[in-house]
Amino acid sequence: MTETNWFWIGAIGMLAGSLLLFAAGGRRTQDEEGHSLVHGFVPLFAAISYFAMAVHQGEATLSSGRVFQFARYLDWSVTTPALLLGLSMTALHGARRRVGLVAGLLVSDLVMIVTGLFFGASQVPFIKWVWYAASCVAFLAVLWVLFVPLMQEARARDQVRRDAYVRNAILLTVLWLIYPALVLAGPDGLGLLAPTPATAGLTVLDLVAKVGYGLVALLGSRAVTSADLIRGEVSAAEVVTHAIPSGALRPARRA
Ligand code: RET
Repeated sequence: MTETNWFWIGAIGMLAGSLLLFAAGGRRTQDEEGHSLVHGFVPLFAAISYFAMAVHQGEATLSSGRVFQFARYLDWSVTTPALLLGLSMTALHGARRRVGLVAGLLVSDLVMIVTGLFFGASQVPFIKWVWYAASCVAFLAVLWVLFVPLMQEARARDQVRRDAYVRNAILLTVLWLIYPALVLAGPDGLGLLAPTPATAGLTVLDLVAKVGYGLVALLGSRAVTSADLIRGEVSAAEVVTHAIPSGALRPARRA
């Protein structure tokens, strides 16, 4: 199979995955609706990037002759913060608590991807490895937030939510750790892997990390939502009225 074939597999697989996740996600509460939208949009952005790479728009040929697929990094700059936002919402019971901490998590993740982009575009070895190291430091900051403050938050919640957070955080970490190793072995790094096997590996990994992980996260969100509704902590009407508490008067019309 050629590298372009793999890009088409990525584009079609991500589009199908996005439709599946949009259809599978629940809408019973604002929290559940938030998770459904996050996990539906993640593969949609990836489909855009894979399509761009399949038609050779998402790449640049460097002066060394190496073809650099920058579209991957554009995809990751949107999809990795979105995935982390979903995970934070699980730990925090909604998106509106500890806003500073969540912003710090998403910005550290963006630092990881932007420094990773410059790593991939580098042609001078010393500069390239400085970028790689910077990206790894930012990745460590992301992992620290997931396993220290957000883990503490998740532990303070009910059993269902805590279990969902721990399972998702571990699964996400295991999958994400493969990225720097695969990129390091591929043409953007040490060049141990030829472009086609590197693209094949990244395409399969991306499908698992976005669609596979998305399905697991949506199942967790479904269990958490059912538990919330049974406890009566969140009313189903909240999502219908969108922040207008049931029974509240509509804002008066100005004359
Ligand atoms: C890079 C550059 C080298 C150092 C590190 C990296 C980390 C990349 C990661 C990417 C995750 C992407 C995901 C996409 C799916 O939606 C950028 C390869 C640390 C962790 C999960």
